[in-house]
Amino acid sequence: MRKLLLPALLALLASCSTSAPTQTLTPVNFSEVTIDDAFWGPRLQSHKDVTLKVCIDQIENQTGRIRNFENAAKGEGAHSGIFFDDSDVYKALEGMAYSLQNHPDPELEAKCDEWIDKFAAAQQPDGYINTYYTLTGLENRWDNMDKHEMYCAGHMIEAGVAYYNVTGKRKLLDICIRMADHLMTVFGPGKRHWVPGHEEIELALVKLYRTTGEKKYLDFAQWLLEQRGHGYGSYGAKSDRKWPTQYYQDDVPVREQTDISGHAVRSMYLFCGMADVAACTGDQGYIDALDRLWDDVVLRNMYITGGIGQSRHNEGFTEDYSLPNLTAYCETCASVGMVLWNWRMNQRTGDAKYADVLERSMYNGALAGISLAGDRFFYVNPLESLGNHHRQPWYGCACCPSQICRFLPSIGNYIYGTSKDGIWVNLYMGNRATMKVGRKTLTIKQETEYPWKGAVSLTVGTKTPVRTTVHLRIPGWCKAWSIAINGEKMPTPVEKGYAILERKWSDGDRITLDLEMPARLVAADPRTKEDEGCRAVQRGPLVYCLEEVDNPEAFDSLKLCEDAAFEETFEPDLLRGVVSLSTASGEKTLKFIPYYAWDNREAGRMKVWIPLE
Ligand code: FUB
Ligand code: ZN
Repeated sequence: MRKLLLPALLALLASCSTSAPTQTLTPVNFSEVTIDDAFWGPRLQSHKDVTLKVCIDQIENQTGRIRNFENAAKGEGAHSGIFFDDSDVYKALEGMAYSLQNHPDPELEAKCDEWIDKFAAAQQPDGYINTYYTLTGLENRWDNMDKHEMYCAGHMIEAGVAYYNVTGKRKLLDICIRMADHLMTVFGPGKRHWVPGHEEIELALVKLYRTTGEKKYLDFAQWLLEQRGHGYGSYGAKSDRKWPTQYYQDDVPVREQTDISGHAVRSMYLFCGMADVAACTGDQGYIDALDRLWDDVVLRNMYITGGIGQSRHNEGFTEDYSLPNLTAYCETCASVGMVLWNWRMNQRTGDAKYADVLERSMYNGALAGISLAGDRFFYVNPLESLGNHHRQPWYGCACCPSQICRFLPSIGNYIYGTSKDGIWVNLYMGNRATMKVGRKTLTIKQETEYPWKGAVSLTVGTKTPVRTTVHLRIPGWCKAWSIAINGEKMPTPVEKGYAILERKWSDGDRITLDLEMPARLVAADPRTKEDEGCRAVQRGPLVYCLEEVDNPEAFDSLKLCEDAAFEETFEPDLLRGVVSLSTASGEKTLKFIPYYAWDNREAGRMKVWIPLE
């Protein structure tokens, strides 16, 4: 793992001084975490060996995304693809940067530098960068708020920050700074109003603030958030597509929002931006709004897979409790958005309920977004299929492949947090991590076969004994658990979903956590008519499904017993190693596999919600 002291130090200083006292946790950056886990390790390896190669090939050869930058630099030639295709290049680059942290690779780093040189050449003298407008007429820029200029800029900033943090190289960061400064010459107090049609720039500006320490970027992020809901938005003046302002989360000012509506991914990025600004300013209006919106999303509009956005029509939300399975949209990007937002909610509150949702979206809605081989992607993640829905190598609108590309190698971000007096463990996966608690540096070695088994061992490493509190998340799905320290069982208080272990820790102290994870049936809220009389099956964090390939006979009439007992079998050769679940139903045996792994064998029907006998 590469250790770059200067960027790491600057980032640390910036993050210390840029958080308000309202934050309970400080995240432990993925660069301090090495994942060596039987479940995630192979996924990170195939991300490097397969997924990155697929993305680079699509971006460079199969589509004209890099050519767009080359043409923009020359100021000639046509733009090809969709107007926000630049964002996929930036998202892939962000994934490449994270991958370099996990697996240093000079060839990959050279590819990043090559792309960054092309961005630099495409940047206009005033700092503006966007290949669509550069090639179709710069005189039209900043005209249509739904044309994603700030969305693309935001993704570029996220990539620039990631690449700077990993390599210490500033070239892309400087391109980002010039673009952000350009935005602020055109928009802002006393200048033009602007409501970004697709949020993203807001959270990116906060990252830029945390990286540079320049408060003007935080102020601009807040100004952009405050633009919403005042009638300033003007979308599609030159297009036929017309959405109501709710679609853009622009119907009421953000601090007055109460109900989730509109486009799912845009909502998630907005909420991340609000959470980030509130993390820096302590703005109670934002915090209250986010709390209300979380209830509306999670309690009334979320699928059991942690997916959100019921409808293809608006790529977003419809009516409370209306959760159709066959037509569920559940865009992969929206599930990743749920991870990003819930991670921020957890940091503010230190409440494990947010990490529960994070885990649900990560292991189910998001992980289904990529094939087991790492070379195909789902955009839409229904909870039922007639056998005609399959992952694709790429999409015309490729937001989901590039999203997965940046998400997978960053998962080390979501495992730990620290606070003044303690360590917080949110996710269970094999890894070694280093973190600061007060002035002391501690290491944690986590060993587990999660999500297949609930036994977790955490070994503390410290030069000198240190008194601190370890907070272990007790997942909401777990009904029985126990904890031992150095082999001795401990009765442990639980606060906000965390078991609290306070003591003087010595080098080599070992915590063992045992989470019972029997397969169980889950009923939907009775107001969800689509799941009436049905049950889903969950084991640990994983939601299961039936696939026709395992249950070929009369698939449509399969039923579950209300008191179904499951046989759990780890099958190393099935779907790269899964625990399958079998249960008797009349004369038949139903066989379930984890939802994330469906559509990796021969095509057939699939369903998550199964009628009761
Ligand atoms: O508009 C950019 C991205 O493309 C959105 O986040 C996705 O929903 C897709 O429409
Ligand atoms: Zn997407």
